[in-house]
Amino acid sequence: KGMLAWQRTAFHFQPQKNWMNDPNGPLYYKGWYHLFYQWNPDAAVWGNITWGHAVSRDLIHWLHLPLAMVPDHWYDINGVWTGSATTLPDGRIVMLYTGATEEMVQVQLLAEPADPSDPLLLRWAKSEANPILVPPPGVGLSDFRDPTTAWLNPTDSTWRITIGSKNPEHAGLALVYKTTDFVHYDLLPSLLHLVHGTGMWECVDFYPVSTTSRPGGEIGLETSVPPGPGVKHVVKVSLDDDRNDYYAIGTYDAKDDTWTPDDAAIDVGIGLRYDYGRFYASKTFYDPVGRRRVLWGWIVETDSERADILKGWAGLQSVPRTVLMDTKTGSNLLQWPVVEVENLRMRGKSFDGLAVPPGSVVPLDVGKASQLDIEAAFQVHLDSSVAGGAEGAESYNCSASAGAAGRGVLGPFGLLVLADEGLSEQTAVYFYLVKDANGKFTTFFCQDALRSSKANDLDKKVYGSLVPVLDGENLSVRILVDHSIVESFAQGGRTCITSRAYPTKAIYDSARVFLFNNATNVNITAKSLKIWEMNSAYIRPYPSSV
Ligand code: DQQ
Repeated sequence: KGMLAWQRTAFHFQPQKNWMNDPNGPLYYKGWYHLFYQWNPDAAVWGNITWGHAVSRDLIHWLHLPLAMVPDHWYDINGVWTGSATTLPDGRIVMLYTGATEEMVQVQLLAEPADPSDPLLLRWAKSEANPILVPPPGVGLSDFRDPTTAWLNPTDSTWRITIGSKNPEHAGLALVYKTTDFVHYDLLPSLLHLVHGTGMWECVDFYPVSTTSRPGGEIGLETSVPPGPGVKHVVKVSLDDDRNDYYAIGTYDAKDDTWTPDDAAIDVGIGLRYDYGRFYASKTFYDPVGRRRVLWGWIVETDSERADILKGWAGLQSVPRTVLMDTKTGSNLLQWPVVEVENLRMRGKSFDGLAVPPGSVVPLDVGKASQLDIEAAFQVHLDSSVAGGAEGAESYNCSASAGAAGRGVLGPFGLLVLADEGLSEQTAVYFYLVKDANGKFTTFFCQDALRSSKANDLDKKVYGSLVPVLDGENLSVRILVDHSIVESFAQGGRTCITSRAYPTKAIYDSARVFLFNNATNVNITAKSLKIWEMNSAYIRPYPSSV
């Protein structure tokens, strides 16, 4: 095993070496899931961007394939940047992506499978018509990138795509183009949307969600499902300014190709985030087999560039997540690891009804704890708590707090993962309740990476935000632990947090997991707690003899 080999993950997608960033053009074709990604073939830092390519039968086990596209034309010689796939009704695949030209101008490009009969889609043909779009008048030459999956506008049955940009006043915005053949495009007069002060919108995503639960479970919607009763549309943007992915739920008006958020106070770019940790440049696709919408996101490193060069790689993809509207709250999405992740579960242990009194740390004997899937539901005995001073909800902020080490009346409590025996290293995943003057509770969900490693060349933070909790619900969390990543989903995926950890002691067999309650005045019961050791996924190299 090489330098820092224990930081490599076992069931998160990553290339064998070097730098990876955005997921690109995910799609399903002839029995295979395809994932493309921004990849530097030469180093563990960003540059020389190509499209890496891998295929899977189940979104978990992967076979690496040769590069799908490399910079080899004047229009993409400075990088084959991010793009999206569209599956046409006749099964044809259209790939739209951004190229950085020899002059560093951002242009949009078209590629199609060179051999549509090949389920692995090994070879890609860049269109003779490239570039199919250049920055329109008034748009900055380097503010025009990342075309979306196309959708059919129901009013005239022609295709639309949207592309992120910003205006000179620093408003983020999404341009809309109309096309019938993916070669010729018309820029439409209205923007899909614009939000002041948000800056460049990278990697815009736009898709419908169902607002109703259906018998047999909720399902995802194909990208061209038109607006109408029971359908809302999500806009997601990746803000270059703060490197986070923001979304909002709203209504798509197909008449003029505009979108309006349900609640302007939480408009896209200023409201909800997919993930409150490190998660960027994400993209969804519709999986026709699972009838679900699946989300991939780039998980950024929080170690130094020097460390990345030493370890020889940088960047992970999140576990693929299904995305649904939360029909219970009606105001947020739910993200959850695709069900196939559960096939990696091996030995499971249950610890039901464990009491976690104030000030305690409870070790959980699970054997190896560097690859885990954890599901926990907590009962908070509010009757046991002394009323405590009435703290307003304003009085807690995960990022500004002392994290798991801080002590409040009703929090923090939760789990410590990637911890060593002596707790000198730990990532805390926790809840923190605040009671306001009217006796109403607000729940925060946080992840504390401040003590995630003894190493000090790291960006260590407490991440988190509010999580909606409805009457009668327990507090619940799902946590995926995978060597150097902790991916957490609270209340069925209403609020998600992904953080990186680079433990020096809590590695391989030395990693442990604990329950903790650092609240001063509330008893917690882990009502149900299941912990599975996770198998490693097969993520195999492309056979060099082929
Ligand atoms: N990464 C790509 C761009 C995109 C950015 C370049 C987002 O297309 O805007 O690697 O991380």
